[in-house]
Amino acid sequence: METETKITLKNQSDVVVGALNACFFAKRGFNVHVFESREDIRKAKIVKGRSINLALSHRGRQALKHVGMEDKIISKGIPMHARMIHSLSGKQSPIPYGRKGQYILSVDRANLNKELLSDAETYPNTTLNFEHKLQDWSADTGLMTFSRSDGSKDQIHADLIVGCDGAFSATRKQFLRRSRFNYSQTYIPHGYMELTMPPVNGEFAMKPNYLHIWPRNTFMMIALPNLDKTFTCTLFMPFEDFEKITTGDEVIQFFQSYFPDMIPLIGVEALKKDYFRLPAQAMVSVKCSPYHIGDKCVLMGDAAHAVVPFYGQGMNAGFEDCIVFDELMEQFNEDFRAVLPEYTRVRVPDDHAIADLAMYNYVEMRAHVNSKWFLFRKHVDNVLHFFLPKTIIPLYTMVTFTRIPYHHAVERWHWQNKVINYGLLLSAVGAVLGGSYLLTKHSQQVNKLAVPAEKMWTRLVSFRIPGMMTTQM
Ligand code: EGU
Repeated sequence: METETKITLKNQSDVVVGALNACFFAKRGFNVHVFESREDIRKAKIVKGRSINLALSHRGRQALKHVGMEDKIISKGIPMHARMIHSLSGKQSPIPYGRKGQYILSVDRANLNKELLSDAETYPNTTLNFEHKLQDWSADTGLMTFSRSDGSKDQIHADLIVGCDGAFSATRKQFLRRSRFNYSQTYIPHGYMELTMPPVNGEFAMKPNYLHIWPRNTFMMIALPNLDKTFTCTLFMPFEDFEKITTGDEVIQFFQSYFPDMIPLIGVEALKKDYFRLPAQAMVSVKCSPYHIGDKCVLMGDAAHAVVPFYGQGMNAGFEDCIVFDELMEQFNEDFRAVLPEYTRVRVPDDHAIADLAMYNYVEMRAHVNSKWFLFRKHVDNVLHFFLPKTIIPLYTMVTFTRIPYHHAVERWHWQNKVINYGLLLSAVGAVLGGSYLLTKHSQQVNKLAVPAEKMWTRLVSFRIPGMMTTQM
């Protein structure tokens, strides 16, 4: 039906958004050529690099649904209905994400890649090209030049170039040369390292249907379950602290101090080995605008907006990009001259909002989130939402379980905070809430906790400075 050639270009880590996008465009009848710099991950023996599992939530699922892939992907995902907060003493406390049907899924990045590539390939109007590295492209002619692994060059003409090539996008280089292109990137002082927790007697070492969290202020550990009954544990820590640990014994000492309950679950020897397997990985936040050049090229996914992982939204935001673009294609009859500028206009504020939210959450978590504080804050969210379900919707709920545009969610969150600030509400509900928290969680130790709880309360109130975006409700 269409004669136009459409090129989706991808490489490195962002294969998922590129492959999904290929399905979206193929479904519309475009001739799609996908270029990937690495070899075909489905044939690769070792898959190194980026994080192993991802948290799939509503936005990502909706995008998969559009191309008929939702069921296939969720059947291999592990539902996480709640967080499980691990305190330093080893105590575990669950906090649900929402109502019964509200859960997120732990999905395997490699499997997602493979399934989406295989699905893209089923469209007769789609071809996949691996080991094609983008060297250069022209915004005037749409001519793209690729280098292949044997050193040879390949040139192809495209009507539309879709750059889904990750945080270090080669497509984006052309944008950077142009006037009135805004760009910023920030590396955070933290790095991350992934450690594997093996099964115990063939079963998960911890409860599987949770996102396990060990909040320790500047350090944080998170664990997501995998189908093979392992957990992938991700340690977030300032690079300078990673560098201080140089021997196996220091690793054990460190875990003894901050994550003692994990030592028997991972195992002393495994821990000593795993820690030095790969150096800590950096995390970068990238914002830019516009996302398009004329009617020739558009950036999506991490290429347009790499976010730090502290909201679990990187992939979900990239997948939602694909839906938004597809909706505009429908609205403007696939006229790229109209679709591309409109895509920039509607999508930049939302992608910038999620980039900011993820960064704020990083700052907040590292500043003062220990396990008690985390539990208290999430409890406040849930109780307010319970009493005023229409008025107060926790920010993470809007972000995770709805398709409310990210920037609307932020605006609404500010508004909610004002309601909480100025209304009598806060004091009325507050008494109930503080009391119920103490009674339900610490019925035997009310006396012991009275002072810390009061401190937390002062902290909460002091955060509600109008116009300041510090807390997350
Ligand atoms: C980080 C790394 C808990 C996977 C943010 C919550 C994350 C994930 C949270 C990673 C946290 C942090 C949320 C989800 C999710 C929470 C969320 C973070 C998945 C505000 C594979 N975050 N993540 N917030 O609410 O909305 O449970 O590596 F520790 S899922 Cl940092 Cl919902």
